[in-house]
Amino acid sequence: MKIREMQDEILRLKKEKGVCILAHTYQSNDILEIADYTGDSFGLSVKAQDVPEERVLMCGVRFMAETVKLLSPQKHVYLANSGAICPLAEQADKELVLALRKKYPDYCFVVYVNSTAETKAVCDVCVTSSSAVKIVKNIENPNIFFLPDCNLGTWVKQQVPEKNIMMMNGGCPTHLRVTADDVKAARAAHPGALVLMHPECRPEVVKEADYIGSTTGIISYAEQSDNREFIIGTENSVLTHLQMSAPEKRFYPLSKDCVCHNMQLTTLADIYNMLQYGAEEIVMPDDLIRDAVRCVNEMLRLGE
Ligand code: CIZ
Repeated sequence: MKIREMQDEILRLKKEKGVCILAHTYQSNDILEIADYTGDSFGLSVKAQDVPEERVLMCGVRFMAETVKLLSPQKHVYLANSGAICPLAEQADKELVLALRKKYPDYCFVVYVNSTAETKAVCDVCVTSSSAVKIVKNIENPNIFFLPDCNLGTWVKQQVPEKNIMMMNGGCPTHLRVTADDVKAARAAHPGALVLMHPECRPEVVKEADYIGSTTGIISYAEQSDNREFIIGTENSVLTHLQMSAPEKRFYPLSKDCVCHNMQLTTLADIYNMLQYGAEEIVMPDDLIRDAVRCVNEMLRLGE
């Protein structure tokens, strides 16, 4: 079967079986082309609430499928490839958070959306990379414990100096690979290009950027900017998507190593196989859903 033929078969099967396909922006282009919706993890979870299909397939990593299930507990939510985890999300488990809470009882525990449902359930407020600054500003408690990503935490701290922010020493292995020397080399090779970067990169790298934002923020900035060349400092799949949506512009990777092997694990064949034979369904006890949703709802309340 050729790629185009498999895509056509997927489009036929998903209609026949009533499955809505969500694809995170870090997925490959052949997957984005057959998805019903594409975007960042929280945006996709919100979108899934409104789709008529009872069955939703998440092409991304495990915490993303969990977030879809949290916001649509009545739906059947599937993860396209069971092996796709987020190493960042795995760095803060429930036991660690409970131990930290004991040590710092006066702190508000703020957790990045890139975390497991179990971890969200024992934290106070969830944030995304685009909402983190606003949410932290709006939290009543002056003492914040931010987890698991200390680079995102540092970026937030710089913009909300009035808060006392502590953080754990976690980070995204993909964004951590980018160095300040990469920025120097990329700027030297492409002097007219703007450097757009994700706040999960290290602080000494982020401070060299022309624009800092979430994946959705980076994509919108590049699409709307009058500039014609961009150096992209996030998962390298974003380059291909930008090149397709803005073919008149040029996009260069900040680092050839900015590749997330977990996000690249899902293939078109996984989706085809799910539609033919099924895939892992995300199942969580009601009390876990209730507690984790409380943490997500707090973000929505504080973000209003
Ligand atoms: O939560 C997401 O979708 C990720 C991985 C990053 C972002 O900036 O939106």
